[in-house]
Amino acid sequence: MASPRFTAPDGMPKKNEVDDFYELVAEADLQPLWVQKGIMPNEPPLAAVPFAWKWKTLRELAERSGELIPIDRGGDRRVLSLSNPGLAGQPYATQTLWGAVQYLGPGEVAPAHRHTPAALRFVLEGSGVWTLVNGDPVPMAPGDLVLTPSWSWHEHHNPGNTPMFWFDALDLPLARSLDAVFFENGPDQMANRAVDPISGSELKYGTSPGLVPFDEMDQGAHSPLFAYRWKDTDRTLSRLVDISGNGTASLKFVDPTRGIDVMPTMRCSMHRVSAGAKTQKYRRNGSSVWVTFRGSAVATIAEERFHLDEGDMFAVPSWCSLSIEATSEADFFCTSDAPVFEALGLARVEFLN
Ligand code: 1HN
Repeated sequence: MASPRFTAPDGMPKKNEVDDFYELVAEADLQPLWVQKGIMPNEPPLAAVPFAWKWKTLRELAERSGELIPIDRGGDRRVLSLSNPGLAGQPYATQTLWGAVQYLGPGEVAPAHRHTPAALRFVLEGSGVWTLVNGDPVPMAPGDLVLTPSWSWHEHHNPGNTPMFWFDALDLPLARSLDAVFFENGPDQMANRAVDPISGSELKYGTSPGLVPFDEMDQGAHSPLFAYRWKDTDRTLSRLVDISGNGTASLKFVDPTRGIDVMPTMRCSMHRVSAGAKTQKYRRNGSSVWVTFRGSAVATIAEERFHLDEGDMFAVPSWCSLSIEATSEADFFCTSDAPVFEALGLARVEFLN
């Protein structure tokens, strides 16, 4: 028989009672709130750090991976992920975003698969590559944004004789933390085929600004337009810079049927900063990953300065301020988790000087 529990007589310290209580709480797999430290910090305690990856290194190592590492089933993709030094060796650029450089050599095919984490590509170098998104062949060229939304089949083909390099972003860390990841291999590679200069999604949804097919049933979770072309992005940025009068312009890529973000977990935007111009300093919660598409600049992230040249990528963790000053006219692609924060009522933005 268990021995009886004694309580301290009146007037004696009750310390043992408290110790006993903590023991019982622990045995019951419970934890008192009042002993927790840092569970409700005043501001997000950050692990990820502001960081930049140089294109020279990314390109060299991606190219070398092309010489050494085949792509086939199992590997599926030849990708070097941006691993934020604050994230303890995880292959993530920020707390919520995967960022990477992907290399597809001449004649190579990255086989079909689909996964619930949403993905996007921003093309940096090469030509002649196309990616098949849910059966729709989408040609890829530098400056283009190509979407492979959650659970869409995708495979990449390079029938040409030059390699292609692109930036990949996925909401993988977020999907992982939500226990929302599913993955499936596709049917083995389809034969190479002739590909139209634009995808079916562009024919249907990208023909004229502000005009989309009227379909009461359009209720998808993501943009039905899979490609946003550099010539359109470039023209729009030029006009917006002329209008802004301060040498900077920003645009957002949207679902043409609803005017909302292209995918529910990732906002995509493009930013132009003229030589000598500087963007307004701001910070928001949630994180972003940036790609320098053209030009050179200095980005100041949470008071740390990073010199950027063409192709350089950088991570802006939650609540870190950012401003960019261009040394030559510079264009940046950016993807962020902002739609998630907005949908959840958690978004905060602060403009600083
Ligand atoms: C993926 O499927 C691709 O399809 C790229 O190109 C990067 C990173 C993690 C998991 C899946 C692609 C990826 C990925």
